[in-house]
Amino acid sequence: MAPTIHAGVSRWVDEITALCAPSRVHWCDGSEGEYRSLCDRLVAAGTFTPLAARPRSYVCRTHPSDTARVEDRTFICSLKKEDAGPTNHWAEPLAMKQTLLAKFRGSMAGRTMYVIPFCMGPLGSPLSRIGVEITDSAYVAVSMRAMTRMGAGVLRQLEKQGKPGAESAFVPCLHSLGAPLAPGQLDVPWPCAPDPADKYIVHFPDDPSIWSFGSGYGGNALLGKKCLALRIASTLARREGWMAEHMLILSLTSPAGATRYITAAFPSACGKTNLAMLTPSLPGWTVRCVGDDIAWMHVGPDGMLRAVNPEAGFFGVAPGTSEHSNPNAMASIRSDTIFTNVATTPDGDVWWEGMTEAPPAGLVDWHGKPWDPGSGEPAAQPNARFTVPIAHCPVLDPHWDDPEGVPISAIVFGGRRPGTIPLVNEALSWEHGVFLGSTIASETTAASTQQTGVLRRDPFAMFPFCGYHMGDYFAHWLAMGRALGANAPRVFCVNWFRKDAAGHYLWPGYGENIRVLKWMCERMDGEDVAERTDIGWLPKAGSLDLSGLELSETTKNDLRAVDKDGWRREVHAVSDHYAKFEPRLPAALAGELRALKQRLGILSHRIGVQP
Ligand code: SAT
Ligand code: MN
Repeated sequence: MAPTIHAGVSRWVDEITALCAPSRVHWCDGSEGEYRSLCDRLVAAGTFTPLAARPRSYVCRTHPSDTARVEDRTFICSLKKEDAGPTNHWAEPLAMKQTLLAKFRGSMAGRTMYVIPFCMGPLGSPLSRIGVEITDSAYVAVSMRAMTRMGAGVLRQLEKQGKPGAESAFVPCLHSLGAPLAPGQLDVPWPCAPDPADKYIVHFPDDPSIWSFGSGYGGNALLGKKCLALRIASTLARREGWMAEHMLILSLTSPAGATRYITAAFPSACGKTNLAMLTPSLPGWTVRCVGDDIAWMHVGPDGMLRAVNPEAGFFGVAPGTSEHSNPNAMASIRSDTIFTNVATTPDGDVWWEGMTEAPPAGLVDWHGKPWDPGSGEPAAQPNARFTVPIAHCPVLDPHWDDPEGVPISAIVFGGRRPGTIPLVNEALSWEHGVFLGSTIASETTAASTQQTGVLRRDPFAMFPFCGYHMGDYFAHWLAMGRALGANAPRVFCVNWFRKDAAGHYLWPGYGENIRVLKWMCERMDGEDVAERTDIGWLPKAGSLDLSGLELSETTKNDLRAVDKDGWRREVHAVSDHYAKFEPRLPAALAGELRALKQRLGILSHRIGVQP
């Protein structure tokens, strides 16, 4: 019998049980004992291998077809095609549901169906949303326990929230690996639907509901994360006047003891987790972490933009994470961590590229085979991940779980740009900030199954995650600025990834990024540290604290230079980018582009020609 008196949930679970025909149904209570026994079950199934070197930690290796988000197979099924916009794949909702019903029919045969009540955001906060994920993957069940507030307490909250006579709403999130077992058929360690065309990550924003089929990988299968907290939440946020963003949230405390909260949007695998828990190289400064991936932001009763982290765990990129790049992440994953697609050492530990300079001997690679260092193949999959509850972070901000959210003073945008974009730039106004956010470009990374290293426009780092027409999303950002008025956060743009002609990074990054955050604080304190340029407010010569850093004069100048030729190319690229959002591109943004061209002197030799 269903352990809930919420008729909507038990009815939906009955429907899905009849559709997917699992052998058993397990309602997750979220307890420690349940977590342990599910992990044991995953070990018995060969999915998990316990790690001798890390308490209560496991390594798991996915099917080679199932290592990242599948943007090609991700759909936004709004009622009208034009509402999905140019950045999303659209399918007609009823036709898609017919397709999916056929896929899901009998898809859980031979498997256990897990019912996972979860809450995105602090339980009981008016800013939070409750979802129920149904899945036939125990990996998903244990990962959801690490990543969200999950279990019986969420069902109780849902039962309590309903208005008298009405059921409270939850977002139904249906997931199946798409690998039914015939009677007697042996299971494999990582069941999924290996054919990419068989994977479907589908959002119905008008329900709202989520249906995901064929993949067990994080971003495709942990439906609270990208699917609910970004794609669906972005549509709710627009309707209800708040923001669901692909942003870390951190607190920054100065040597004088003043604390500010900052959010930052970077595309996947561009260092959000590193920045969110940075170890400052400058004495006296402290960074604490509220979240590393997603921010939900509302205008609070005090008129400030207030942010909550809807998640309760980290699903971080392992490669590149080290004692140098992110000691706090390394400390977070000493125990109670699920590692996916990393390499393993003979003494039962994990390893990935960048963890240490030299790889240890005797590695087993992410395929489970002895690794040949001369093979040219990485030992860890480039999108290998760690999954761990946020409570393990040694620099967790004391307000991370505050139901009111934390007040945001600054918003930072960034991406991987080898050229043109300076180390730091402050927007001239909120509208100019929206312009900067809407034009972010970044080299693609292994977080998605597509070619890596190609520059693509990724507005607000939301290209893969905005659940509606991006032109309308830009307009929503402009509207939020109007709602916030004088309380609107300051907007900055950063680029840790600028390279010199020889291809070397100009900026040391990681803990040294505190120098840029310090400059932002000085700006907010009204200090005279910036000069107005054609592209925004850049650090005045000598105003960035570079003490103790060995940078050449050329590098120092390059970091804050306005590369005029680069910017000329950039404005043309932005014009092409903006053309894609017509006729829904807000006039204010076309105006920002025109103003930038004017400042750069681009209109002058094109007299009479419309920009
Ligand atoms: O795989 S996830 O989508 O969860 C992580 C990311 O790409 O940002
Ligand atoms: Mn992300």
